[in-house]
Amino acid sequence: MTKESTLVLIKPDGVKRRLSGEILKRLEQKGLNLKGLKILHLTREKAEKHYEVHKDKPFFKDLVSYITSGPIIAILAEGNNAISVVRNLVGATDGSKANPGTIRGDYSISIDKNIIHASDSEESYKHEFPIFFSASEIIPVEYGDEKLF
Ligand code: 3AN
Repeated sequence: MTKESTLVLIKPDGVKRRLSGEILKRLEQKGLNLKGLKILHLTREKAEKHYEVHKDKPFFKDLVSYITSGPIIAILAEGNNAISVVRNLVGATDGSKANPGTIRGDYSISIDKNIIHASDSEESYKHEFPIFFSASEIIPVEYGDEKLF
């Protein structure tokens, strides 16, 4: 058992399309613990920090404009191998190529409006987490049902 944490964002298209409940349901039913949860409107400064690794890409400006265009939901999810588990639930970056059954495969048909973000490595999680949460906002206790999953 390798307990990991990962940062998940429901992007503006996911929130506007009322998919937040569906996405939270998928994270929960997989057995992840939701340890932090908030709705927020990201500032440009924080968006640029979050997407820093893409700053030289041609789509960087659009990416920042998009993620700051409306409310998003930030989630800290924890569980066994949470980073790869959530990436598998999320599916491929391009919704038109993502497998059915994944969140992007079921709800997105494009590469830019792709509903959801999830940390792709421990390194990205460590970069992203402090942009969205302070340590005091994370629930420190165990759920107590870990043996059920
Ligand atoms: P993922 O979100 O699957 O980890 P990344 O990290 O490669 O994908 O890209 C970050 C975000 O940048 C994607 N979620 C997507 O919204 C956007 N993006 C990636 N590639 C492109 C592209 N070629 N054109 C437009 N937007 C892109």
